[in-house]
Parts: sequence; C-alpha cells; structure tokens
Amino acid sequence: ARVVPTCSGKASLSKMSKGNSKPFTIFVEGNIGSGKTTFLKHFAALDNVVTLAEPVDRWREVRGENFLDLMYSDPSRWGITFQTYVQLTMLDLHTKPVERPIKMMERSIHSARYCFVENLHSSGLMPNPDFIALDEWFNWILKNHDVAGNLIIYLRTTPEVVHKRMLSRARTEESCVPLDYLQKLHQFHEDWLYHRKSFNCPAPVLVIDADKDLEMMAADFLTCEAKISDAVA
Ligand code: DGT
Repeated sequence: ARVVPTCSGKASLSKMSKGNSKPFTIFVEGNIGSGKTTFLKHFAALDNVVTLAEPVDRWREVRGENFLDLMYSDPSRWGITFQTYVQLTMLDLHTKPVERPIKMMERSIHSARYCFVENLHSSGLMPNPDFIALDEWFNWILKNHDVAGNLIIYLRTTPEVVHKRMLSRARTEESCVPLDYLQKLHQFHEDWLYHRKSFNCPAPVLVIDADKDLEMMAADFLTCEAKISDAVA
C-alpha cells in the first residue's frame, strides 16, 4: 500500500481538527468487482467506524422500476435518468449524519461524475445536453453541500481480473457488460486517482493492490486500519 500525495502536494493524510464534529470520511473506490463490498465488511466490524454501502439496491427498485437495468440496456436513453438518481442517492449518503468518528463510504458522488458519467459521455452514449444538465447539478452540489472526504482508498485492479469476478458473481443486470467497458472505467479511475492527471482529487489516496484473491488481502486491511487510526489520532 502507498499513500499518493494530495493534489496540493501534501503527503500526509488530512486530520480531523479538534472540536470538529464532522467524522473522518473515507471513500472506498475502484472498478466494478474490485472488492469494495468485502473491504467495507471488514471495517464494519470495528467499533468506531460506520460503513455506508453503495445504494445499488435502491437503484434496482425505484417505485417498481429497475434504473440500473435500464441504464445497461439502453444507456443513451436512460443514462441521464440513472446518473441523476445515483447523484441524489450519493448526496444522501454524503450528508447523512453518523454517530461514530469514522465514516466509510463505498464510492462517492465524485467517482459517479468523474468515472461513470465521464465514460458515458466520452463514449458517445450520453448526449451533450444530458451531460451538461448533470454537470450543472454536480457543480451546484459541490458549491452548496459538504461532500468532501479525508481519505480515498483506491482498490486498484486490472480489468481482466475484475471481468472474471463480475462474470462469476453473475448479477443479472451486468450479464452484457463487456471487458471493454471495464477497461474504459479502469482508465478513468487510473487517470483520476493514480496518475492524478484528470479531475480534482478530493482527498489523499491510499492505493491497494486488489488483484489478489480477497482472502489474501488480510494484511492490506490491517495496513489500512493502521493508516486510518494514525490519521484520525
Ligand atoms: P465490488 O464490491 O467492488 O465488487 O463493487 P460492486 O461491483 O458491487 O459495486 P460498483 O459500485 O462497482 O457497481 C455496482 C453496479 O452499479 C455496477 O454494475 C456498476 C454500476 N454503477 C455504480 N455506480 C455507477 C454510476 O455512477 N454510473 C453507472 N453507469 N454505473 C454505476
């Protein structure tokens, strides 16, 4: 594991200032199938951490409609609908008060915008006006709500590995997702969190090799625990 300096060049993790009741907020990011859920489960067992799983189930059942499935079956038509709803549910999690000192979220409003929306738009699957409307909303949210984080944990994988995992878990909506889609999403995560050459990176990044089988990752979980408790202390 290594900590990548922040965009402003600082190598240390942001610390909670004394008297600040805002929890130390961590975003767990990575491609589809990179192991975010398992990672969160490990931390859910700790007393001082609240974990907030990504609201995938909310996207699959919205008043009788499956927005995730609609997006995969016809992204040009339903991409805007799905991403608008993702943005809303993510904002809900970002602003949710928690009772413990550490808040750990699976993904964030930032990866929705900088990886998924960007990918749909740049692949020509999201019409420009749809993209502009979403981006205007996103910028308004950044200005008017606190969606900042203190640390990003980037579960770094290779697209071929996560493609195999995705096929073996066989989520119905993902049955038609090709390797090429995961390769593009990978590149957006890489440029944003690893090479730091695309969008604003909202927190320091801890990079974890997540190609390993999940049962081999115990040591990485402990490294993360140590880094987080140092940062929060
Ligand atoms: P994990 O635990 O690392 O295997 O994570 P997953 O694959 O359960 O969770 P995630 O966030 O990578 O994706 C869940 C599904 O939702 C997956 O089919 C990708 C999709 N998804 C998540 N966020 C967005 C988004 O903002 N836009 C689009 N188009 N799809 C998204």
